Amino acid sequence: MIQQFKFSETLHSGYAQTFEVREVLFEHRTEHQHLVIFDTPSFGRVMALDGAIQTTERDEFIYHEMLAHVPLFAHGQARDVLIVGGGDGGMLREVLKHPGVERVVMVEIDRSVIDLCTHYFPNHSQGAFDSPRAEIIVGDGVEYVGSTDRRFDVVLSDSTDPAGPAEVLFTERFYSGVKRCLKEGGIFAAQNGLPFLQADEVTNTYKRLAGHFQDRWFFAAAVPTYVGGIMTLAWASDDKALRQLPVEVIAERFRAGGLKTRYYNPEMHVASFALPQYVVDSLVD
Ligand code: AG3
Repeated sequence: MIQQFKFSETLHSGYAQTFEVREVLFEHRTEHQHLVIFDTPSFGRVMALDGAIQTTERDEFIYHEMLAHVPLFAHGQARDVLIVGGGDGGMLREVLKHPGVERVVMVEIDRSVIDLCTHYFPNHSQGAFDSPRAEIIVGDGVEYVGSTDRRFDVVLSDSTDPAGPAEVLFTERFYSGVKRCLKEGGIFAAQNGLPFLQADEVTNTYKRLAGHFQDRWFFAAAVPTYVGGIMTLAWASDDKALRQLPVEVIAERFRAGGLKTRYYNPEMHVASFALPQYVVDSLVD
């Protein structure tokens, strides 16, 4: 909802964050969703889709670093990476920081998100869409994972919430497609909402991953504009040890990669798999 100089998120019922708005730069109903981009004094430029904050200039690094680097450093030798969603380019930027990654396929359903973010959020992609290592496909992520011949070391789902176009990215059909196009030893990680306010998401994802992966868990990141406590990021693989690597192993990989980060570090990596008890209690089959 946009009032004259304020934007209030409409994602949660009865509870919302509100931004003072300096200027609305773009508002449009795309083929898939309602999109608005505005400038704020508190978080810089902000994009909301269907009333939910997706990204801000000021705190985007937290989400993008964690969703990219935790699975990539846990894997240790990822060469082929798939991003589903990710139209703002922040995830692609972080994945490409890994020198060992040879190819990143990004499948985004809404071309206008890519185009608008390239223009309005150039610091998200920082040229990543033009990288020779990146292949951008405008299409349906569920269909892609269900039909591609490509195989990936890491699959990342950088989606909106499970209502609207991204609902399918929280279904068993999607998870079975992800499993199908992961190489042996592969890792899947995905945006999975705020467990305090969206408790069903953790429970549902945990159940729906069950038939497809030996190991399911979540890791956490505190992103100020995803309000409501920690965000959980879903984690799935066939090898539990991948989320229990000692900090020394992660630190060695991090050092060798030579990445500059602002939230992620090896200690945060290891700690992110520790979950509050109310989240652990919601992991039931
Ligand atoms: N994708 C995750 C947005 C989640 C917002 N939802 C919420 N607060 N529950 C963001 C896209 C960034 N590349």
